[in-house]
Amino acid sequence: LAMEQDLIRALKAGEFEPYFQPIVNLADGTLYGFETLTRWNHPDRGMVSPGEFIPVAEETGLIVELGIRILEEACHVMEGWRQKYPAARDLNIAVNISARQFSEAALATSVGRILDSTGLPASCLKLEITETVVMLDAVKSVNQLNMLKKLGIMLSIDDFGTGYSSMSYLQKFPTDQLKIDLSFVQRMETAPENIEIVRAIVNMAHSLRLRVVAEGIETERQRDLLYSLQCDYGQGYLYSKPLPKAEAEEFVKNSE
Ligand code: G
Ligand code: G
Ligand code: MN
Ligand code: NA
Repeated sequence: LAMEQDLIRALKAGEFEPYFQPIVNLADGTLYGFETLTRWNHPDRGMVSPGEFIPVAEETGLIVELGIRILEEACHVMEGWRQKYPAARDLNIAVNISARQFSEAALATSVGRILDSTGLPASCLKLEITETVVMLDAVKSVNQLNMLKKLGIMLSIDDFGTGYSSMSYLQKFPTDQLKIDLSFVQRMETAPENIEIVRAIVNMAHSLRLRVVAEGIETERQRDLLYSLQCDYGQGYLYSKPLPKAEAEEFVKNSE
């Protein structure tokens, strides 16, 4: 695979760069944290989207090393902001964990080591795992999630509503948050049955004591609807696109 060789080269050359997309409290728009979204700054191709390289990194197993590097960098950046800005002390940083990473027995050990080496408090880190991945082998997932939860980090189920969920497992998973898939958010205005789907997800989540993040918010109307449905947090172009570190830092600074 040509891209595999290129990924190996890029890892050595340090061409992967974390971008950070703000996540806000829906009630007042104040900053709650960021989601880390990786970009590949390719010398010939420019910025390559993760939609292109994450699947190849998954297939080849390179995602394990890449994932560790991203996690390390994201924790390091957030701890730097926490040291520099008093207002950043309550923020958290979310990092996506792929299927392959989630299936690694050593995942919790690696995460613990990264928290130690960067000094980031565990409570400031959130891992996002998609609904499809956690439900693939729900019995095994309970164990893996429990090991991660023991570190004191937050866990979030990403792209919620697009996979098949078992309600009994949702209750057994030691998760903190659900992230409503952007497809529901974006269809609320044109196909109102999506409002009812979002309402059902939020109510179910709250009754399981989970917080809810809505992603892909692009309009004021979507924001207002989500707030009226008691969704807790929001993320999307209405607030900001994913930003390089320096621009995300401005967001942190301005939140003071
Ligand atoms: O960033 P973008 O907006 O293009 O993201 C596209 C997809 O790639 C999303 O599904 C996102 O979860 C995934 N993605 C982005 N960054 C990472 C990463 O660092 N690790 C993993 N596993 N997936 C990522
Ligand atoms: O990890 P996840 O699959 O949820 O990744 C979020 C994806 O959604 C990323 O590809 C990110 O760039 C994208 N995204 C974030 N905000 C918006 C938005 O407001 N609209 C759309 N269409 N995509 C968004
Ligand atoms: Mn995500
Ligand atoms: Na998502």
